[in-house]
Amino acid sequence: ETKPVSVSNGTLPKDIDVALIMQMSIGTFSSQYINGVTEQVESFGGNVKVYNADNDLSKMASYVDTATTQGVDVILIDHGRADALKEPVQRALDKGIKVVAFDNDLTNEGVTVIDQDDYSLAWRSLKALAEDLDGEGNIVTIWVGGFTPMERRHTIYDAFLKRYPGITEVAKFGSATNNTALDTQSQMEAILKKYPEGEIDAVFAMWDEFAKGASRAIKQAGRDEIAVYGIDLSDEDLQLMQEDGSPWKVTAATDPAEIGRIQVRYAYQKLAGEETPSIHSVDPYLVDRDVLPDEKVTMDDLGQYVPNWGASDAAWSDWMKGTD
Ligand code: SR1
Repeated sequence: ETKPVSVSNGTLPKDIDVALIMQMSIGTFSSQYINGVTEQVESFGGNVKVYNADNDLSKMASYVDTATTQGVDVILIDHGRADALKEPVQRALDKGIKVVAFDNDLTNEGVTVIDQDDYSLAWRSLKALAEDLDGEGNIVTIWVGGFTPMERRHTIYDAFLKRYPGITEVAKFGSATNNTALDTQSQMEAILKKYPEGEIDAVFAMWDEFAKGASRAIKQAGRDEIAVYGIDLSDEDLQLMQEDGSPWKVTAATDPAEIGRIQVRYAYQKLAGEETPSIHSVDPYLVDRDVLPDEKVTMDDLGQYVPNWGASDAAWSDWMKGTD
């Protein structure tokens, strides 16, 4: 158990300490992402401690300093923004701690920042929506500002409204709360009352927690003329998409567990002294409910129905595969 890990240039101790510092941990994307991080660290023999800043950026910054003071080997950052984090992250780097971030705008030299190619995520889902509406219709958009991935998705949303002038936004709302899906459901119920049948054709939900809430409200109201186009996917989301009469038609997504695993592999490559990039965008895929079978599927089965879906070959070193 205490045997060191052999890497390309020597060995790494097995008991690597990893701090995973999250802006928030809301919903199934976050839980599947944490599973991916934990599983990959444990496969190398290390330990993970998760810090959840409950959407408080100054708390998040002080967690980075806490982990630095404790002398962890690796800090993984999930969400957050450079204006709050760049200084504590620099203090960590100056102490020799390896830092890999996901979904933020950090640019400190030495940090690898991963994202899901949010432009592509948004465009894939929106393009499917535009084609299904044949370029004309009324939509409700669910979005929240202040998060790097959301701001990027919104850049594409602005372009989409220009590209398809026949598509009109009739309402827009959204907030990140501890009960995002439930709160979205209540807000969507109010929107459905305000816009009776025939006045909404589709919902564009830029987070799966939003898509879940909107889909439940639409289904309960029996408004089967409205389709939901989402972003993200988890096992729970797949179940919802596969329910009979589900309004959730399409989603654009990566596998959140794989995002966590890639982030860990980059950190271990840094520990092993290997070269790592400053940025890495994971390619998303479009998942249309129509390609799913009648029986229930999980994220692990999806590769059978969505071409190229599955574990990525990003950030693998030979020693990680045991072939070095
Ligand atoms: C509030 S930000 C939520 C997003 O973070 C991750 O990027 C997921 O894709 C989710 O949509």
